[in-house]
Amino acid sequence: MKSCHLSAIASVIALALLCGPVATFAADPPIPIGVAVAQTGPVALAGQEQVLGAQIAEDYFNKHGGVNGRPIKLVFQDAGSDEPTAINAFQNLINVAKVVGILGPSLSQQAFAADPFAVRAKVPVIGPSNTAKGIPQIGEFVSRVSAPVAIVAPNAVKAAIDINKDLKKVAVLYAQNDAFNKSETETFQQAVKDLKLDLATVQTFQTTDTDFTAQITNVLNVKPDLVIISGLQVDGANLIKQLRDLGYKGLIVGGNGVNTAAIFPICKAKCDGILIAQAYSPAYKSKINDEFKAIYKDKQKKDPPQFSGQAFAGIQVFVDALRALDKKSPIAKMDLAALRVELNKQIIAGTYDTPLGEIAFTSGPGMGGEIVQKQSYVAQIKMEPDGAKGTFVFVK
Ligand code: 1QQ
Repeated sequence: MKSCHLSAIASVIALALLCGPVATFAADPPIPIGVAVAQTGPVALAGQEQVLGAQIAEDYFNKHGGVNGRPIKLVFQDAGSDEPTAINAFQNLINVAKVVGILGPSLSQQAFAADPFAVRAKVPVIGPSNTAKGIPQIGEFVSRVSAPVAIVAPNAVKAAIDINKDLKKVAVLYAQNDAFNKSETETFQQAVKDLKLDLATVQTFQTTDTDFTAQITNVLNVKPDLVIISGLQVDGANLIKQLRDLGYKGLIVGGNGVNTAAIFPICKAKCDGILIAQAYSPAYKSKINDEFKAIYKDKQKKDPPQFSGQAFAGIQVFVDALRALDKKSPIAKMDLAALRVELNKQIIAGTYDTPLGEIAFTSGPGMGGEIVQKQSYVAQIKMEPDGAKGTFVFVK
């Protein structure tokens, strides 16, 4: 625009014409919302998908008028892949960045350690991917947009039976040093019993393990028709690779820990066929999901994954709740402490038309904050034979 000599008003009009509709914001500063997910460490394989989902939401909702004319601003603080880093990120967002609420952390294991700091400070936390049992029960200020494993995981076992009707013998492996994996394996093991399958062996490992030969030897000894694995991204993908390397040919159900295309470079062609339950489907028909999917696809040249969809939904819940609250009592007039408390009440009270479907939260003393979501799905990983590329194909 260097060559243009326009008056101030004409420049605004010209900009609007050039850039399409631009939201005009009042002079109020942007509303800071914290995002504390894994940007470093092994869990960043999932965390990077969350960052992207949250950024798309920030941009999307600001283009749609922000919070009744006032923009939001995401404040990212790396929660790493362990508890101390997540606690630091939370404390920084609460006390220094003075956010109105926090989306995070990535792992349930981190949530059990970091969320109590937010509860004590009366700051609303929305878990974007915490699926273990007991997350909303951490405290009054904790809710989640991630459906618990207890609800979604059994669907993957049912999908395995649909593929192999003669399926009988099941081997289960899980990472015993992680809260989410311990919770998920309980659900899987219960599902195996409920579906009258034979739980032939249960093997344990650590999320830091790299060699699974001993456990796989025990698994192969029982000649299973199905192997169910609860691990995180790197250990889970290495375990799957080694399981195939050592000759296992049957079905594999993976848990939420391996629910990302970021595992493809680890297990390559051997990721093929893994069944994973999903709390998000790109095929879900709604205006907001179509829009979210189009923006994501434009950036990434593929459909959005579950962790991105959930992160988008988490930011949306904050925005929708802030809008509703502001209409009832202008948030510009509230001090931060009151705003955080009122925002939490509004989060729990609302229903939200998100890319995940229409979601709401349970309420009541000691039992609030659990997501209520109708939709759940199962996807199967399909790898190209050379293992370079793959996709999640929805089967349920
Ligand atoms: C949890 C999970 C992880 C797999 C999220 C990255 O579901 O820790 O609850």
